[in-house]
Amino acid sequence: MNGKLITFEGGEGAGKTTQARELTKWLQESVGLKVITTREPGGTPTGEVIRQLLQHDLSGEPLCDETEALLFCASRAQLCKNLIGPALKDGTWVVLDRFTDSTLAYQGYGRGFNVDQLRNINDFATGEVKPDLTILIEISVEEGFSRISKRGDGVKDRIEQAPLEFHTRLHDGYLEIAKREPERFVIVDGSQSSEKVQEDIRNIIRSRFGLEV
Ligand code: Z5A
Repeated sequence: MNGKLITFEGGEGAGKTTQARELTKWLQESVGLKVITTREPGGTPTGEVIRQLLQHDLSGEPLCDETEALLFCASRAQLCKNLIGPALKDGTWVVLDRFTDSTLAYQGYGRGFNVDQLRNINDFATGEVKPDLTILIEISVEEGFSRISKRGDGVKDRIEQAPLEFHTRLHDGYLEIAKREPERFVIVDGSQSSEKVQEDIRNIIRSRFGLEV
């Protein structure tokens, strides 16, 4: 695979979407790369339907935790097979808002499923698609929630409504996941201004991929 896959991870309100968007713009406009950006769950027509199921109990029936975990992975399989894999083969870089580590953090550390079992399900879903770099944007749970509460719609989705302890477990879980793979992960301080976070991320990308821009 010739393109690079850069994934963003972190808890609610960490700034992943903001940073993924800015990074994509910079890679396209200043570095001159072919880049696509997408998100999980979602990113394909099937994935976007799964997203609706996951976020708003679309069927009217509450999802059990096992179904939740498998639906995230189903959306991921569709995205890897139909979009990310072909893009990487074509030399396109992919900037992805959440990936496999979200399942480990939310369904593993958050919901309490066995993390190694989830790693196996992730592997089944992703095939040969693996991130070249994962940027974990770290902010406290309190700061993340304060940002989300200022969001225009004020509506919390199904997972945002989970209790504070759930979010604390997954926050700490992310740090453990990152510690296990220090060569893939970089942790960025998300409590800084958006501009400073983006500057840190660009410096990481420059040094990791030898970019001279
Ligand atoms: N999930 C899962 O459980 N398992 C899985 O395998 C996967 C996902 C893949 C997806 O929701 C949900 O699915 C998510 C995890 C779960 N849980 N929930 N709920 P989503 O895609 O809708 O939302 P999210 O990924 O959690 O994103 P977010 O909470 O909306 O936040 P964000 O993308 O990290 O941040 P943002 O949108 O860039 O910024 C949030 C707000 O903060 C916004 O008003 C910004 O203007 C502001 N912001 C951003 N950066 C800053 C800084 N630096 N300073 C101050 N304010 C800032």
